[in-house]
Formats: sequence, structure tokens, C-alpha cells
Amino acid sequence: MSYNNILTEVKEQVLYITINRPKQLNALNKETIDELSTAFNKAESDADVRVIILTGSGDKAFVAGADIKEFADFSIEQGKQLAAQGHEKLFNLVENLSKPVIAAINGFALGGGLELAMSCHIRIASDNAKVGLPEVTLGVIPGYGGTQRLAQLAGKGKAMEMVMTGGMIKADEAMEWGLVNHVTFASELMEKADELANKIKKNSPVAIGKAITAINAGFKDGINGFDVEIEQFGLAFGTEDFKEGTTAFIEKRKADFPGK
Ligand code: DAK
Repeated sequence: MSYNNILTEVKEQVLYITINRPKQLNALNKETIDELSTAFNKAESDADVRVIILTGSGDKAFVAGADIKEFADFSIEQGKQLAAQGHEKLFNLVENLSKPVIAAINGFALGGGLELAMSCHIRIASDNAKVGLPEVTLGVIPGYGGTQRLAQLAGKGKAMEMVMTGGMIKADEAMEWGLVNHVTFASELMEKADELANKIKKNSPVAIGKAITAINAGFKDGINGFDVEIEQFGLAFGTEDFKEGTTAFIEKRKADFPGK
């Protein structure tokens, strides 16, 4: 499948998705959101994909936000409708994907760009990265889950400060805030993402999917995360991955998980 705004490549069970609008600092227009949605949906059902690494093209930006030129003349109704669609199409899709998604933040991650990174399961930033939610400088608020996910990751006080000031913080500070898991030299960013992907892909894909479901459950309204954990834990016992994992341990060999 060919796309206009993203590049995709699968290598050794890792899908690399690169947002490819470097002249616009990879800003998310509607077509890019649609293409990302298609790529993530395809990855979910592709048995050859075990981990996904998402990054931006060029050395300046992961994503510098939603495409301001596109949303500049939206009405109240369009704003609400597009926010709801965007959540469903991309941001919640990524967060709830059963396959791990690593954001490799290679520069600016602003507004919708940081919101996209925060939807991913793990974030790594290059040392030149700058992140922020500058929406209030444009007269809007974060509309792709930023008010919620930033508070979950960094705490309410930090979220209030970042959203109200509209300011950016550097990679090291983002790590102190708990917004990113690792900071690397820019030249080593993809290497670090690959290192994590390689560790993850050795493990049971089915168990990983269940763990994502259980961890996410604790952040959803009206759902008891402990109950979901118990449910998912029990279900794991019925999987081929569980049989393979335990058999391999007893036979003193490395597990080769079928992902079923
Ligand atoms: N949208 C469109 N174009 C952008 C862009 C963006 N977000 N960010 C950068 N560009 C474009 C610039 O216009 C410029 O294009 P040309 O003028 O060359 O045609 C090109 O990328 C290079 O940018 P600069 O020349 O500005 O580069 P600098 O190095 O000088 O500055 C910068 C880099 C990242 C500091 C600066 O570009 C910047 O401040 N960019 C805007 C950051 C920002 O405010 N992002 C938007 C946050 S608001 C919605 C839901 C959510 C949202 C919207 C709608 N709905 C549900 C409807 C979310 C909104 C946001 O993300």
C-alpha cells in the first residue's frame, strides 16, 4: 500500500512508521491522520509485526502539531466532531493497540505531536527534542487527549503548567517529568528504539497484548484495573504462548512464541 504522508517498512518483525512531511515539520493534517490510522490498523492484524516504532522524517521534528493551516477556520461543530473522530481513529487506537508502540521523538513534539507520542506505549527522545502543548497560544486547548494523558504521565500540576504556559521543555526535563523513558544522542535514537523493540519482541506477543489491556484499564473511567488484570491473567493460561513459555523453561531452552 502506498501513502502520501507516511513511510512504512517492516524489518525483522518491527514496523517502522515515519511521518513524512518534513517541510511542514511533519504537522498532522487530516490525510496524515487517516494514513496513520490505516497503517496502525493493518499492523494490528499483521502476524509479521510484533513491535511498531513511530518517528518523524528529517532531523528537526517528530511532529510540530496538528496542521494549523488546515484547522484555522474550523467551526465549533467541526472542532468537536474532528476531535471525537481523531480520538477514535488514531490516538485511542494507538493507545489500545495490542502491539507495543514506541515513539522515537527526533525533535519538536508539539501539540498534536506530543499528544500522539503520549498515546504510544513507550517514548524515547533525542537530546535535541523539545516537547510542549502550545494550543492555548492559538486560542484552543489540547484536543487529542493531551489534557488527560499529560496529567496521567506527569501529574496534574505539571500538566496545568505546561498547558497554561504553552511553553516547551527540553528532553532531559521531559524525562524528569516522566514524559519520556529515555534520552539519547540524536544519532543513537533509532538504535535505542531498536534495542527496546528487540527485547520486547522476544516475549509472548499475546501476554504483551494482555498486559497493555490491563495497564490501560487502570486509567479508564468506571473500570477496575485489578479486575481486568485478573481476567487477562486467567485468559493467558489458555494460550499457546503460555504453553510454549512454560515448556521452554522446563526444557531449558529459549521460548519461540507462536503469538497465539
Ligand atoms: N502546522 C502547519 N505548518 C507548520 C506547523 C504546524 N503545526 N509547524 C510548522 N509548520 C510549518 C511552518 O509554517 C513552516 O512552513 P513554511 O512557512 O516554510 O511554508 C515550516 O513548517 C517550518 O517551520 P518554521 O519556519 O516555523 O520553523 P522554525 O524552526 O522557525 O520553528 C517551530 C519551529 C516548531 C518552533 C515552529 O514551526 C512552530 O512554532 N510551529 C507551530 C507549533 C504549534 O503551535 N503547533 C500546533 C499546536 S496546536 C484538533 C485537535 C487537536 C489539535 C487541533 C485540532 N481537532 C480535533 C480539530 C491540535 C492542535 C495543535 O497541535
